[in-house]
Amino acid sequence: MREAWRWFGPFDAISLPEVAQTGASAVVTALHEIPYGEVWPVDTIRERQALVADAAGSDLTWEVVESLPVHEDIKHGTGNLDRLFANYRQSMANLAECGITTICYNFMPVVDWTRTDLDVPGRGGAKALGFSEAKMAGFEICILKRDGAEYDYAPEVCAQGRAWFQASDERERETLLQTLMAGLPGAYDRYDVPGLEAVLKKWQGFGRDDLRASYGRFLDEVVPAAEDLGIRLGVHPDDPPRPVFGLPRVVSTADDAAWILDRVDSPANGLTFCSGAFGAHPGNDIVGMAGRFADRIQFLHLRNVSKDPDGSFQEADHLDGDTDMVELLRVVLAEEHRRKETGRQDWNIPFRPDHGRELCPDIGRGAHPGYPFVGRLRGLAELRGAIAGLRSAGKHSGSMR
Ligand code: DNO
Repeated sequence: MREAWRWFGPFDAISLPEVAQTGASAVVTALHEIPYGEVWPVDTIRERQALVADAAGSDLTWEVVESLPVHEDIKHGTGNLDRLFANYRQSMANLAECGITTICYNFMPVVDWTRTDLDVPGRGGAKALGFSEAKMAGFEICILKRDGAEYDYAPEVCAQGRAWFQASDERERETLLQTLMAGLPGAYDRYDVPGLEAVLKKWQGFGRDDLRASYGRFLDEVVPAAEDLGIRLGVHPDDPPRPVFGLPRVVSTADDAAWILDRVDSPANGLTFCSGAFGAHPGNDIVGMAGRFADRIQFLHLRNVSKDPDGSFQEADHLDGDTDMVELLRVVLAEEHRRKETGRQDWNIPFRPDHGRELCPDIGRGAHPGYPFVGRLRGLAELRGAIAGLRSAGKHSGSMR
């Protein structure tokens, strides 16, 4: 398993020498400044590669793209799609020319990952990300006033949402909006409430089958080219794995993953296996899913969540929470072993410690929400220890090398 670290580029509050000090050897990044749908030029990719490689005394390399974004028109199935597909293929070709062959993307319409809280307090004042069904219901019903929102929540959750709204002041409501928008990547403008209403209007009546149709078309258009280029595409699951703002989502469950992988049966069409995003769905057995889809895992995000019965969840420490992380690592190591035995070049699967709590030295540093330095370093160190232990145990039993 290859240790990777997400770095958001020159404007990341965390510097490349710090990334090097974590011990990770691979960098996960993107050209966040390039607008969605435009081609990533070879020169710009090379410049970013050089920046990563030249980081003080390190041997870091840019290994994984996260993300090569899919334009909203592709998800919606309208607009100049031929141009957008051609541009996506060209960006993949340019990345392959520069030797970068693992690409993560998502297929969530309008919003990327969504949380209601960025500072759920933990031990000693550590802060974690969280998702409260009640707050989400309060936002949708009382602030956004989305038609039919109350039918998407259990009656008691609607009541809790309304109670939250009644008790909140302007500042808290504004903080909730900012928090819900915090997951939108760099190149995107944040929406205010009227802006969100306007964009949602465009998607009205657009259902799960429509989104699947758009997704199928995207896969048909880009996977054959990816396969020719030696590119491995890995879709990131929906986060949270359920519809948000009435928008459909189609990468949430094991059935969804099976549909995607069968739709275009190619080694180029795979998963970014995010244990935290898939793990927030009560019906997903993460260790079982990792085993079932092992040969199509291109890249892993490792983190954990603790779920509540109403669908809310909080981000937990990496080895804590609802997923048995050590078992998950065991499955991944076994898959690596199998790949090596069968001569697959991509046996060394990159993973990154995903998210982390904000710990004391992180507070006030201005890192991206969910991406503090020390909190993630703690996660990486724990995962590294667990992997080393499993490897050593496997060596003795002969099941892994
Ligand atoms: C959140 C991330 C996601 C991910 C994209 C991939 O922390 O895991 O924003 O980068 O969904 O396209």
